[in-house]
Amino acid sequence: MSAQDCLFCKIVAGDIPCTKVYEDEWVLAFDDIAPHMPVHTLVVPKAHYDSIADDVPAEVLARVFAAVPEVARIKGVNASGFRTLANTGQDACQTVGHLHVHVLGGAPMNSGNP
Ligand code: DGP
Repeated sequence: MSAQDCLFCKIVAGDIPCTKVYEDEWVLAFDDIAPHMPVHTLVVPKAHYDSIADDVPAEVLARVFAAVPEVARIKGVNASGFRTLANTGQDACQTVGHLHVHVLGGAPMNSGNP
């Protein structure tokens, strides 16, 4: 997918509104439009990569994952616990073709193992 057609690139650009949770030079985090948990925030790199399998520079991955505990702190779930996951590709049911990490929490969860 090209960045021009990408939903999350449009959110990063401010062309589509979002509920922003955290932002820095590398990353934007915003609440998921269809939350599965009381806390459900997406962390995305500002640059476009289709997924975590898309030859993503290590620094970009580091910046995305460095934002996760910031998001958890802002959303108030760092003490109670939270889950991070990155659906990657068809078999994992990735629906938006821009790398994103889900941060889920705010209530007890079942095992995350398939
Ligand atoms: P995934 O299935 O892992 O590709 O997750 C994509 C997530 O993106 C899904 O939980 C719903 C969310 N989403 C889709 N469209 C929008 C949108 O326009 N705004 C926001 N905030 N989230 C969206």
